[in-house]
Amino acid sequence: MNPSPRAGTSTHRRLGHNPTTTSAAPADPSAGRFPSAGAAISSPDRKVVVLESDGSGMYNPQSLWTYAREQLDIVVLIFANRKYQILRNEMSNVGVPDFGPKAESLLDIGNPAIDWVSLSHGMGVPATRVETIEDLDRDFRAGLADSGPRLIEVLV
Ligand SMILES: Cc1ncc(C[n+]2csc(CCOP(=O)(O)OP(=O)(O)O)c2C)c(N)n1
Ligand SMILES: [Mg+2]
Repeated sequence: MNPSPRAGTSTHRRLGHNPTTTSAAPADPSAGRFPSAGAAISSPDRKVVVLESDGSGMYNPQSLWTYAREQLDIVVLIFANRKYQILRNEMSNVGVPDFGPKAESLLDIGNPAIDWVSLSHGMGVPATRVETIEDLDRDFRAGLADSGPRLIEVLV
């Protein structure tokens, strides 16, 4: 994924929208949500869509409060696998396919599971959790149709 804000993707264009899309690459966990606030402020006539992973998202939870305070037109999708999966992959890449319980627990962020819906509500941003493609489709379309901030926790 590209850490810099990007203009709308073909998926969004198929939906008939012209949003600004940002994503937070694991190489830079702060790259997604703060630039998104700037994008939304500078382009108030455009929807901003943020694609973010859960570990990365924990570097900047307070940005949700800014979204609510400024009523920014942003939909955040948090892809929650409850792991630092890229770091697990890197262990394999350096020749350590099996690792012990201590290393395993360092790469696990599911204990306790982060409740993104509660966290988002606590910051003033409406939120839902989805576990199926159908529910994701429904809530994402609703987020695009509404204005203002919204978060969707996508369990993967
Ligand atoms: C500021 C900073 N701190 C720590 C790291 C190390 N780091 C790289 S990837 C990663 C976690 C990625 O996990 P997640 O965002 O959940 O993505 P996943 O691989 O699970 O999709 C971390 C902590 C980093 N790149 N930058
Ligand atoms: Mg993760």
